[in-house]
Amino acid sequence: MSRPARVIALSGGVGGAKLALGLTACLGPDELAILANTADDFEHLGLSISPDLDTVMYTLAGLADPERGWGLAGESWQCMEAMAALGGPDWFRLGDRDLATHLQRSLMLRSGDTLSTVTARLCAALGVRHALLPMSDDPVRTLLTTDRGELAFQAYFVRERCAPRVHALRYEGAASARPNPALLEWLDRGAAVVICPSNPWLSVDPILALGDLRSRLAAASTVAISPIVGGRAIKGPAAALMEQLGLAPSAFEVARHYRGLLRGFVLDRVDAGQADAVRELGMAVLVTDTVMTDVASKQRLAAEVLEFLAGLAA
Ligand code: FO1
Repeated sequence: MSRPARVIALSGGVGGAKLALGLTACLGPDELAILANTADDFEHLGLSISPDLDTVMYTLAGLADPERGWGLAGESWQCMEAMAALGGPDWFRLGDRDLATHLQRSLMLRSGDTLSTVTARLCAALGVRHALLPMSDDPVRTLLTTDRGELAFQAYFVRERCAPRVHALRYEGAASARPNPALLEWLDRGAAVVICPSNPWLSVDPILALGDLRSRLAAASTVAISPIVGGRAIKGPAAALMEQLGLAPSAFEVARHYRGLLRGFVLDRVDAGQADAVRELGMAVLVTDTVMTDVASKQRLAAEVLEFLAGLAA
């Protein structure tokens, strides 16, 4: 199999983590780093929560709950049950063992460590060999303008179950936040970029909004995998969100959103009919099976994406 020498994968939570896991089977720690969105991060119960970092970390460590995709497998919920009995906030479910991650992260951040350092330590403790990079050590927060007012990301996503209609999004702090220096080093050393099948507006745009990162990524060999298959999101609110933003929920619209950034776009076979329209946007197209249901499908898609990237660079 031909593949690029170095790759950096940009990921949100569950969908991105699946492809990231597939990529780790194809590339070693010197060849692959994963950069995760941190605009979903928030302070909750006095703790610093980084959901996308944790979803990727638990997935790479083989510890993630396979049904939910987030949190730990075999989790217990006694703290949340006790919290509910006390009338405390229990809408954001933190499992008993997961709480240790948030406690330890919060302690280390409070002692002055950066989120990058904290993440590296947590990953090392859990046996994750590939570098997992927060998109920035500076705080960035996704805020949604909805028919119920402006909502912070987790209030919209978890507390309100994505029910409010979204009119606009903004990524507070992104313009002045510094992209993770390790990402810039990987790009300087010629890394190709894979945008995982994560929600473009909720998970990828906060990364692209960091300083001048979008133009840095446009100068690299960058490809994206559509999170929309057959007009529906594999998981989460991407399709509904697109409709609310006045866009048809299609893989083509995702490609159009990334216009000027991508050299290549990966479409599912069910959307093969959109391939020519995507090519007219100036991107090469790979049509394949993109729905990752098991370990084998994650590894196969990862290998095909790497081969596609290698072909673009040639
Ligand atoms: N998602 C939910 O839908 N409900 C929850 O109660 C919830 C708790 C939670 C706790 C820790 C964590 O790392 C993730 C958690 N998530 C939960 C997932 C998270 O809100 C989203 O997956 C991401 O922020 C979007 O990528």
